[in-house]
Amino acid sequence: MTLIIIFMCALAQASAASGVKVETTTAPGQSSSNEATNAAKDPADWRKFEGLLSHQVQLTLSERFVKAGEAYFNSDATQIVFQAIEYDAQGNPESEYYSMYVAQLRDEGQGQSFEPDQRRYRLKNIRRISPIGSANTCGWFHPTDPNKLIFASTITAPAKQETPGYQRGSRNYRWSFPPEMRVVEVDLSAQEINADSLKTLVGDGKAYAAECSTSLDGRTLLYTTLESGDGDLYAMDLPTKKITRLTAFAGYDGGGFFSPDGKKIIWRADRNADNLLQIFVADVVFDSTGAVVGIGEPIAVTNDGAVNWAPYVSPNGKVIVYASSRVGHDNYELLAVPVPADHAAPLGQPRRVTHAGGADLLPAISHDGKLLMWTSQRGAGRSSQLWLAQMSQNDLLSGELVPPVVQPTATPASTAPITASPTHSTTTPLVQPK
Ligand SMILES: [Ca+2]
Repeated sequence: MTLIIIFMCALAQASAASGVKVETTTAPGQSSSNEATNAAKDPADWRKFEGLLSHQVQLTLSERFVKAGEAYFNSDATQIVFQAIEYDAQGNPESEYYSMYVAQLRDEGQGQSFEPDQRRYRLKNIRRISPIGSANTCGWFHPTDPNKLIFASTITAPAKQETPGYQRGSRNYRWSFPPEMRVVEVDLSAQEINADSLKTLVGDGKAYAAECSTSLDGRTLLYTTLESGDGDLYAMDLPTKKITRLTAFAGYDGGGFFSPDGKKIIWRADRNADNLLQIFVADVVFDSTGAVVGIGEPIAVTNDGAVNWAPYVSPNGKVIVYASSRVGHDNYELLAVPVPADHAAPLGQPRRVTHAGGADLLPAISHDGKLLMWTSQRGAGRSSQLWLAQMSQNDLLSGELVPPVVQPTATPASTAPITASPTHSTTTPLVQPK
């Protein structure tokens, strides 16, 4: 049984833009039609080429999870939140939609030396926090309250009605933006978590609201909703519950994060062409009380013919790690670029971070800057699972403008060289947000 995987947050857009299947996976014991193809595209040893990473380890195992992805760290990287579909006792997918999970991230290697291929980190006490049958995505730990977590959930099974006036997809993909999807908050200290435990922050069941994160001080909730019919970023000042629309550009603006100092947001948008996602950064505008009331003119961080999405800012605020189709639509890789200082700054040279066949997507960085966590198909069975690596022994996050990492000549998938884009400017006029 081959399942088409759709990450509601952002993956669907990338797959649709490519026009080809990005993700497939198989149930245990069954062969994948893509397996041989993907294997052939792997470098002989991807560890050798991933000089910016070390100690790569698979966190979620394909014996337990059909697929897992889009994980984020808590403040001290002792826990993660992620979305996944588990196998039931009969070996069938427990649900057709992602459930939301939290787990402890255990470092079993402190004080010991570890070989690069030895397993140092493990997940313990994996706990599902969403009702079975609901659709869930975009988990995010509250930055200052260790018991508080937000994610997007339909809470009950979505009715599968199409969103009026908003459908996208390709011949291989259509993805849904269930109107029941809303941003909810949950108390992790509760013994039992059920539908009644999920407190709605944003969303009324009429328009998809998801892709949620907060500023590092916990004051502002950043999210995307289809309330406008077009997909736009909004900010909620949590103390006052006041909502401000941040973007009013044509195209889908989503997947937003604050920079660590709270003064910028980064996100991806397909304003250049339908589904041709690019990454943008903009200064945040505050009122006298410190509430977010808008953003300045966006700066394009990427501007090329590739699909660039899932941006995540490093804790020092200097680098954006993101997923890109530059190497190939059947081999998304993580790249890194410096955050541009202003509109006049030269566009940064992307550095290639991952070198494994299949999709490498949805990066997140621990707050101490030492760990990278992402979704990858490099493991046994080729299903999408969570991976973790250390980044402490390199200058990936220095933010220096450096030449791109040389492509490994032994990688057949690396057919497209990574070159810098010439300019920050976008090809369409910028519209000031409302
Ligand atoms: Ca890859």
